[in-house]
Amino acid sequence: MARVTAKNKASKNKAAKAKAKTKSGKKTAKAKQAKKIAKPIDLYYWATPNGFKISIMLEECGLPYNFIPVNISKGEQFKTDFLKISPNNRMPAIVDPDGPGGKPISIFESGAILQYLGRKTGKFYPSDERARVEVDQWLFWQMGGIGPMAGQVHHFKNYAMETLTYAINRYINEVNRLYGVMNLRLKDRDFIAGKYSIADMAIVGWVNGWERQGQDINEFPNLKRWLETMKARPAVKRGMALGMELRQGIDMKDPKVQAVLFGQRARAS
Ligand SMILES: N[C@@H](CCC(=O)N[C@@H](CS)C(=O)NCC(=O)O)C(=O)O
Repeated sequence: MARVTAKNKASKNKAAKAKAKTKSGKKTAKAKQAKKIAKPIDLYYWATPNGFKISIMLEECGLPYNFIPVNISKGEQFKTDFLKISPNNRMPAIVDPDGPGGKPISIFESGAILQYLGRKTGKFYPSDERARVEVDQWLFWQMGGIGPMAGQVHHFKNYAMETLTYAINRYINEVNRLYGVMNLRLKDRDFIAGKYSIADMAIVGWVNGWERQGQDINEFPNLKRWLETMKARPAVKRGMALGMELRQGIDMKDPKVQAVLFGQRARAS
């Protein structure tokens, strides 16, 4: 797995400020913190809606990161070193060299990563308990609802070699119901949990695929407005562009790709 260091503007500025203050001899707590944050996080990633959640959050926070592509169509998610970080053979995953107690920490599961980064930076994940519960509800709603259900539509409608009408309709309908839930929720608020948060970041990559999910976004005006607002954010644009070029030309109906991704069963080790 190759590494590509992605240094965003904010992280460069923070590191520069920290350096400047250190040189002048005044090592303030802020300078120390900025220097600490400047240690890049390893991001194990492939350009999919689950991957976008973390690239968006890293971009929004201005955290420096090394982009380590995990080409899931070639089976890189089964490499021994990756499985040590992500035993579920799924990306995204991160390794933060500056974890709790200043020691490295590895994390898999996108929801857990978002919460960790939110706690680490104090951004997009409120510390007030009521506000945090709002965010958590919608984050878990994404993890257990729109993500897996839209994923099933992608599978049965776009990738399966057999046309299974019952399965296609079942998941298109469920995604339609979930879009309706979001549309109602967004009637009187700008973002899903009120203020912009990790819950919005978790959802955007999924709703962005509305056409592939057999949906018409125009039937959901509040959701459409939210999607447009989200996609206009520079960090969201950068996060959702990360590694897209590596996916070009991959045919999900290629038997070699299908053999890697579909029909997986328990591993012996
Ligand atoms: N619940 C996991 C799901 C991650 C996931 O499903 N990732 C897919 C790509 S979107 C993956 O790595 N697939 C590899 C495989 O199927 O072997 C999370 O949110 O992190």
